[in-house]
This record gives sequence, structure tokens and C-alpha cells, in this order.
Amino acid sequence: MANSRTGDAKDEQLERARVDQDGTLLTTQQGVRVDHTDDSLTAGARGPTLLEDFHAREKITHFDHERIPERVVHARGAGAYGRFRPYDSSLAEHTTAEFLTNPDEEIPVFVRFSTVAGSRGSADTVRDVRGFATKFYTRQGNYDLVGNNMPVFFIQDGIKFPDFVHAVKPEPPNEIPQAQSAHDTFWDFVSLQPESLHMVMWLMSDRALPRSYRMMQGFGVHTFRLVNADGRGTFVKFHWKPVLGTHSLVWDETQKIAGKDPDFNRRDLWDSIEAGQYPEYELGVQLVDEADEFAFDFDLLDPTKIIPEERVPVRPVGRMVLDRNPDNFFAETEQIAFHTANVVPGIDFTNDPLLQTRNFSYLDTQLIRLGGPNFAQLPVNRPIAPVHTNQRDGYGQQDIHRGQSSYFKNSVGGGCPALAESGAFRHYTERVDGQKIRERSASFTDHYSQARLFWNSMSDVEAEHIVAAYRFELGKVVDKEIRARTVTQLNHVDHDLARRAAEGVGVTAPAPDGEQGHQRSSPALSQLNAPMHKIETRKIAVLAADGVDATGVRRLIDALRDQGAIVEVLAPTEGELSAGHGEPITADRAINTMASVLYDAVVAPCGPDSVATLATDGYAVHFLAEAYKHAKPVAGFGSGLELLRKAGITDNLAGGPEVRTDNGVVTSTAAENSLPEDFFAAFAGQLAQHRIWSRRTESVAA
Ligand code: HDE
Repeated sequence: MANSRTGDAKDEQLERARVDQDGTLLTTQQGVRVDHTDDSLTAGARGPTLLEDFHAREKITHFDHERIPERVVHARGAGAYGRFRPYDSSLAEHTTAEFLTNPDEEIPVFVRFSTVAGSRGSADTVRDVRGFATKFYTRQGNYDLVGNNMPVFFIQDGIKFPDFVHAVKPEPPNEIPQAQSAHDTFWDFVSLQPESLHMVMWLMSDRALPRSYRMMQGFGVHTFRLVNADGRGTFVKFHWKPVLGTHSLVWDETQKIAGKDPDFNRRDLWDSIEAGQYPEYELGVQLVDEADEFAFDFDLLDPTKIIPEERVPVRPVGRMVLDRNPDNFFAETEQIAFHTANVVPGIDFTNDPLLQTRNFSYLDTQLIRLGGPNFAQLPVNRPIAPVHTNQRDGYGQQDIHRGQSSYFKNSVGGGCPALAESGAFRHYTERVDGQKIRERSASFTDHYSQARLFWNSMSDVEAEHIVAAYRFELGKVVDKEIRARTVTQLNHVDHDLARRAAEGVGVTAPAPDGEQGHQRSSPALSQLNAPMHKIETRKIAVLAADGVDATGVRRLIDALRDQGAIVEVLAPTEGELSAGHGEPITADRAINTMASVLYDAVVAPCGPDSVATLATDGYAVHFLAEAYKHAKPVAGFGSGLELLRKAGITDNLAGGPEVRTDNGVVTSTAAENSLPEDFFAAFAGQLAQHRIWSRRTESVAA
């Protein structure tokens, strides 16, 4: 494991807490050396264990207390350190936050990605929202942007959060199902809660199945406020855009990966950082003048709404790179404590009722999760800005505060810590008038327009996936009433959607809603409209056996690796393969230890003997058919085309040496050194598309 030091201020601070065991001797917690740790101290070799065995007692006691409560939501996560730098100082017009306005300094960050519903040991690739929480260790203090990969939320007021979470979590009698929304209580809740509809549509979309944490967007969700040096406020929504584009898995694939590699997203993040292929994201902001607070047909304070990007463009402001894996999952990724109220001067809240509750919840939850009020002193949570409070004592106090005073004002401590004369956080001055009242604002009541905007913005294939997701999820709901209620709710969004969902789950579609809504769409909402040109870090499997055309395979590997792709040779067994042409080549992995769902594309190279072996290997044939079914680019050359045929892939197999591309299948009958260069370029072109949605694969059995 290569954990190179980054040497920034946070890294320096962490270094003081790091412990290496190399060359050390085993001791007790008290530093007493131990020379025997396999047998307890007993009265006679077959007698009872003695209470005075302090080493055994200490060892067992610590073990008994190793676990802490998992996060009540977002329990399953993966994290990494990195750095953020703004492009320029132009945002200074709107905010005094230095980390957003000082391009001369790189700010250390820690990001934790997560799923929401599952427990710590659940699979990564479930249908779920993903958390995207960033801690910026700024010179002005820690700023936490605790976002998700979807820009809206299920509820408008935080008081509903326990209800929502209870509904989506496994059901109380039997704790089934794990990490799934496909069960009665979730759909019961959301079908009775129209405000959830917009977010549920995002959850049913491909956004809920990210290919990688490196290939998903992040959103702050709420409207926050930037505040400048004059105290002027500007509304802001935060966006993260991944440099590699936004890509998703397909549903069948996610379910298989959950078994083949439940750590799929976690492993992907770890491996890419270890390989030096650092994930990168661009931070963008949507800014709205306070004067325009009421210029929209929705309320900016309503977290179930987006500001369409065509209406207010996203302004790029900086770039984040994740370049170091943690040393210890528990110490860092588990113990990191995010809090929406961790803000720095220049960033403030709005009266979004969801945000207001979060500002209470995150501090509160850490107190139970991390066992007391000193969790901000844990290495991963410590700010790099100096910390001086009059707070004292509590479980796990790490600091040794010297001096007589722990109060303000004091004279015995020379008045310190003193009040700051500059650089302090000042709450935005906002006039608030109102009656104490439990009432949802009337401006929060349109639950359908933006759900419809989302639906209208989907490409055909994305829409198909949404329908399929509704059918799958509702198909798992036992109570037919709940299915019917959900379909009725969808009918308020779009009759066609409601009809298509209803048909799949044995429910009669309601008549079209008299008020079929607007025809607007927002191109930015479709993932397929994002630019697709990179093949960096895409994983390609080359299926080979003894007798493979190693020359052709090497040329393919070189061509794709040059563009940052990862190519692995898979064979019936690992190790060296004799080559039909060229030097022997090494198989990186055995086919049966992997699966097509763990790769982005697959290649069947030339080599009559190799092809003959693979044609009788069910894993190899299924590998190809399954990749084809999941709309992945497939390539074959020379006699490799026979293997494609065996897997039922018949697109453009009839050609000659010239390179043909059809339906994402790239072929040539040429091999070895005569395989045209175009072949690699054509394959890379298909790979950049990520999936070939024009391919119809319903009938493919895989
Ligand atoms: Fe959270 N949320 N949340 N949430 N949330 C937590 O905090 C909560 C919400 C989000 O990697 C908890 O430390 C309430 C929206 C992320 O450590 C808890 C409400 C968004 C993470 C909590 C929300 C999020 C959390 C659980 C409604 C997207 C993981 C453990 C008022 C903008 C952070 C913890 C990490 C975690 C409460 C709604 C994102 C219980 C009460 C909206 C990414 O405090």
C-alpha cells in the first residue's frame, strides 16, 4: 500500500498521530513488554483462568469495546484526502471565504462518499442516493459541504426525516430488506408524501447506480448564502462535476456486482488513487441575487427543487483532486464527523427548513456516535486553524489546557482567549418577522412541475430505465394498494409514465390527469448530454488462452494504456500463456474469479487455439454475452470473431480486415501486426461512449 505523504498542513498534523508498528515490540497499553500472548494465565495448565492476568483482561476488554454505533444513515462509506484550489479570486465579490477566493493556496480536504440506507457491511452498488461530503480544512476553520449525488431531497422539513428514514430502512419485524428501497414501507411512505416524488424519480433513475464515485456529480442541495465583505448576501447552490463525466451502471449489473464484489465502488476509489489516477471534480456555483429571491416559480428555500441550469448557469470556481488514501479506515473514514453548521466566514445558511434541522442533527449524532463532546479533537476532525475555546473536560479529552482560567471574561489569563477583532464569523443580518406557527409555506406546494421537468428531460433510454425501476420496485411491494397509490401519484407527473409503470405491476392505469403539465425540459438533467470523450481508468478485459495472438493483444494494450485505460488479460487460469504469435503473455487473472460486470468492455483476440479453448469455457462465453447485454463496447479480431459468434454476438461479423463498428461491436478479421491502427481508435471511441444504448438487448440471455 503506497501512502505517500502530501506534506500539506493537514498531513503534517496527521503525521503526529500516525503510529507505525515496524520494528516494534508487543506491549500492553501501559507500555509493559509482552512475551506471550497466546495462552491465558491459568492455575495449572488445565485449570481456570486467573483474574490477575492483566494482559488477557486488557486485550479482551478492549476488543469488547471495539465497535461504535454506525451512522444512522450513510453508514457505508469510503473516503480519501485531497486538495482544493479556486481558479481565481472572482468570487470575492460575493464571499469572504478565503478557500473560495485565494488561488494561491491549496486547501487540504477529506471526502467521504457513501450509500444512505444500508448498514456498514452492505453492498456498494444498491439503488440508493450517494453521499458526497467534503471537509475543507481551511485557514479560517473547517468548512463542511455535506452533499449528495442528487440535487434535491425527499422531504421539505427536517421534522419528517425520522419518518422517512424509518420507512426506507429494513422493516422492524425482521430487519428485511437490507439496503433496498424495494419494499412496502418505503413505497407506503413516499406514495403518501407527494413532496418526495421529484426525488424518488431521481432515485429511480440511473443516477442511483453510479459506475464510480469518480464519475458522479455532487450537490449541496440546499440554497446556501454567500456573504461578502460588505455583509451583502447572495444565494448559492453548490455543484461538483466529475472530470471523467457522469456514468452509471445498469440495474442487472448492479445486482450481480453486489455479489461478485460488494466493495465495487470503494475498491474503485482506493485502486485509482493507489494507481495515481486521481479523481477530480470541478466545483461550480449557481448564484442568485437576493433581489431575485422571488423571481422563480418555486421557492429557493424548498429543498425538493433545483434551479434549472439553463435558467441560472453553473459557474465553475475551482477544482478538487483526491490524491491520498487514508491510512486507517476506522480512524479516518469512520471517525470523520461532518456537520452542516461547520461554516466559515463568508458562507451562511438560509431558512430552508431541512437545512435548519440538519444544523441541529449532525452535532447531536456525533455525540452518541463518537462518545462525547471531544470528537473535534480526533486527528481527522481537527482543524488546521488554531483552536482555543473555554470548553473543558469531557470523555476523551486530548488537550492539556494550561492556565487558571477557562472562562470569559478573565483577567487571570490575561483576557485570553480574546475576542477576534477581524476574521470572525458574523451571522448574516436578516430581518425575520412572523407568528409562531406549524405550517408549510404555500410556496412549497407544487410537487409535480419539477418531477415532470426531470421526466421530460430524460433521453428515451433513461426514461426506459426509470419505468423499469418503478416496475421492479413496485413489483416487490406486497400491498397492491400501495402500488396503485404510487401509480396515481405518477399520473400527476405524466400519464405515459404512469401507464408504463402500471402495466408492469398489475395495476390499472388511471385515466389521464386532466391537467397534463408543461412541456419544458432541462438538458443538463440528462447524463447523456454530458460530454463523453475520456477513456481514462475504464477497465477492459481481454479474454485469452494458450495460443493467443500476443502481438495483437500487446498492441491493443499499448494503444489503450496510452489513453489511461486499464487493460487486464483474463484466461482460464492465471499465469503465463503460450502465444500463437509473439512472445508469451501473462494472464492477470483467472476468468472465473472475475466477471464481465466488473469491466467496462471486453475484447476477443485472435488465436485459433485460444478461441477453441474459450469457446468451450462457459465462463468465457457468458462473459462476452453478458457484456453485450449490458450495452458495453465489445471488440473481436481475427479468429476472435468466432468467439463473439459463439456468444451470440453477430453484429458485423461478415466483414473483412477493414475495421467495422456497429452497435458498439468493433471487428476486423485481421490480426497480429496487420490489425489496422483504426481498430484501436474505433474501440476507444466506443469506450468513450461508455454504453451503446442503440443496441437492443432484451432478448439476450445473460
Ligand atoms: Fe444527512 N445525516 N440528514 N443529509 N447526511 C447524516 O450525520 C440528517 C440530508 C448527508 O459521510 C447523519 O454524521 C437530517 C440531506 C451525508 O459522514 C445525521 C436530515 C443531505 C451524510 C444526518 C438530513 C444529507 C449524512 C448520520 C434532514 C444532502 C454522511 C451520521 C433534516 C444534502 C456524512 C452523521 C458522512 C449523514 C441527519 C438530510 C447528506 C443523522 C436530520 C438533505 C452525505 O446527522
